[in-house]
Amino acid sequence: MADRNDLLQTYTPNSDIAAGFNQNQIIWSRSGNDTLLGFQPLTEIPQPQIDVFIGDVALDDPALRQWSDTFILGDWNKPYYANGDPQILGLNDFAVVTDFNPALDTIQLNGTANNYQLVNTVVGEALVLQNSTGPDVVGFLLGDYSNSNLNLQSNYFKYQGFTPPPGPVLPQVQQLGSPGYELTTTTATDPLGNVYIAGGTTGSLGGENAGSRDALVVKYDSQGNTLWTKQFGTSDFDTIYGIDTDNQGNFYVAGITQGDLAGPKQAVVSDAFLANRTYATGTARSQFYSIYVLCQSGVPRGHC
Ligand SMILES: [Ca+2]
Ligand SMILES: [Ca+2]
Ligand SMILES: [Ca+2]
Repeated sequence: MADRNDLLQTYTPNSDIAAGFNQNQIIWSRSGNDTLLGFQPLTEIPQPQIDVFIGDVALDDPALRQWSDTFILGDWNKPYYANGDPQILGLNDFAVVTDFNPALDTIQLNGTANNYQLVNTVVGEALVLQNSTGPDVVGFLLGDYSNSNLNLQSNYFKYQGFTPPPGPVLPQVQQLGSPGYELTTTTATDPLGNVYIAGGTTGSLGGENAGSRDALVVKYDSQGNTLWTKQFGTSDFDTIYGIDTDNQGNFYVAGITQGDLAGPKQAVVSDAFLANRTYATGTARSQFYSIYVLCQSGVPRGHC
């Protein structure tokens, strides 16, 4: 099981890709139209894996607005939370969606509607996959849906089928990936028109993977040609969440590491890193989600 300090993973009040850092987390994406995703769903990891998704509940949003969140419970390649023991209906792995709103939210699933059943339980609707080994619970939608008549054919369930989506339609669009798990979280341009994307990978795209997820940066020129791919990290979790450039064509990244990236890890769960330094603002966890470069003290880069 995760360390107690690992249990709650919070994101920002804006729209986020809210992806778990470890299995068995509560992933709380707060306000904004968020995409919620458990920890490395394409990687076989020890059971149990029970991830709890909170899409909207936001203490910093007095209006208590409801946003359109997407809960990822599968892709074209495989259903998530379906490595279960058939003796217990696959209850050793499942997601708990605490605040699914069929009027606004979407649940993404592998396969088609015919592969699933909704089963009413005392806590809400169980989403059950008809797996080759028998029924396997992939998720619980907490709450009372008796008035909304949840229907597997409705468009709030978004099915990905079983085959890869077609490649990019536009020749200028490039696809990047490895057999592992890639997450691109941020982009930037520089004054020469080069484009940077950054995030993390469990594969080996810009060097050999150091373990778990590594930080990833790819630079393209203004024509879309790949100039380089850089990958760095520790044996633990490392991911970039923010990238920005300056007027000299340098780039700067910020993110999160759970290893000894630029020195011994200081916090219990994670340190924030900025360029080649790490920071810990508390004993439990530190996280940087964005970066903004000033051209001089207090002057935004676009106003130099
Ligand atoms: Ca949200
Ligand atoms: Ca399961
Ligand atoms: Ca790593």
